[in-house]
Amino acid sequence: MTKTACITGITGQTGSYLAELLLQKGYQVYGLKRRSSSLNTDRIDHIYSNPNLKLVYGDLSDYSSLAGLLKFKPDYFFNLGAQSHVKVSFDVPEYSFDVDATGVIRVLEAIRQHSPTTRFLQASSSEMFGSSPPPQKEDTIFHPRSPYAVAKVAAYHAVVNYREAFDLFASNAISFNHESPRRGETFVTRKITQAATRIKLGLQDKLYLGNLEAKRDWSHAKDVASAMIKIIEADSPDDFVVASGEMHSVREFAEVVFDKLGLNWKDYVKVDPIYFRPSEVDALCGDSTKLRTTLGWKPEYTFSSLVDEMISSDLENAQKEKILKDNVCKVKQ
Ligand code: NAP
Ligand code: F7E
Repeated sequence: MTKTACITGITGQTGSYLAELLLQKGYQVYGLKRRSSSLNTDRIDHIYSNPNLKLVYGDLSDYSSLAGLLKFKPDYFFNLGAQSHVKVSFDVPEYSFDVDATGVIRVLEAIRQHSPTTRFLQASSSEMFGSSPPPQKEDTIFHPRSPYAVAKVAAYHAVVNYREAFDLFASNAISFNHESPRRGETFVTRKITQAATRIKLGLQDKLYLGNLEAKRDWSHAKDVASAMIKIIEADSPDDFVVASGEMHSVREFAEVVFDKLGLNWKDYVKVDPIYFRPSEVDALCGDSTKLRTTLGWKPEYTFSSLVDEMISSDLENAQKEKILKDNVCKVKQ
């Protein structure tokens, strides 16, 4: 029989890769989509016509829409929906908690009440480790440093509690940073690849960044999506770190990107304190031994191939933008 999966956050970066992978495996996929004033389905437009994909309006702040999804009695429920921007969470702390923490309890309750055999996966975050020094793994102490991270810690514990209290198949994928050409433009990696490629083509002069010394463990979002499938398909529910195990600073990321484009980053990158956070997470580097040894996960991408793919995609975007701009100039002449 065809297996069914629900995904919240399907219009987001990682949700779009997850949907692709599940459709390739022959799943019927139900995606929760929030209403927005303009279309925001760019990341899933290429799979939109797949007959096995159905989008349903709803929101993690709205219990009834979540319960409505559970009426499909899906085999799997992947919760990737979130206000996922750490800096923005300082500006909208209450909203971030409502969606990222209470929203998870809403889903778990809906599962408990309407479809207790549905397997649940929570997109937990390395941000939960905060100021605990690297390497971080499943038993590292949480020390959250932002409203986003506080909410993710609450959600993590809710997942463990529903597993223990109600015997739900509920797991946490504790993912470290993951990126791709589909990454939102205000996250640092994409901000850098987009700006550097625009600078290369003369469309931009400077790139303003915040803390260049922060260190992160960057993977490809597609590799993380495949880890999520392995975690939900495991014999028993559990919590797993998903990480590359390699750490680079923001400064290094910028240096590598500009270098691959034949530019010196120092000529273009400026620091603007507006991008500093009230409390920063200095260094994250995950130890994913448990996931690799027990579930056999192995990433396809390296740091270098991730950066190459992001540069090549943004270079193509910049080339299209330049052609458009040049044509407008010709029309005006
Ligand atoms: P993303 O690109 O920001 O996508 C977030 C998704 O959540 C979007 O589809 C968004 O919808 C949806 N969403 C936001 N608020 C919602 C609400 N109130 N109700 C329902 N859906 C809502 O994030 P991502 O990078 O794909 O990350 C996916 C998940 O993994 C998130 O939970 C994030 O916190 C977590 N995570 C990410 C990373 C990472 O490095 N990427 C690492 C660890 C954990 P719209 O398209 O309408 O905005
Ligand atoms: O920042 C520094 C910034 O916003 C990375 C989310 O997916 O991963 C992500 O959270 C680092 C931070 O990601 C700029 O201060 C410097 O130290 O790309 P980011 P994040 O905060 O690590 C975790 C695991 C998640 O769970 C989240 O959902 O880069 N940084 N200059 C900057 N960051 C941004 N955004 N913009 C800058 O100009």
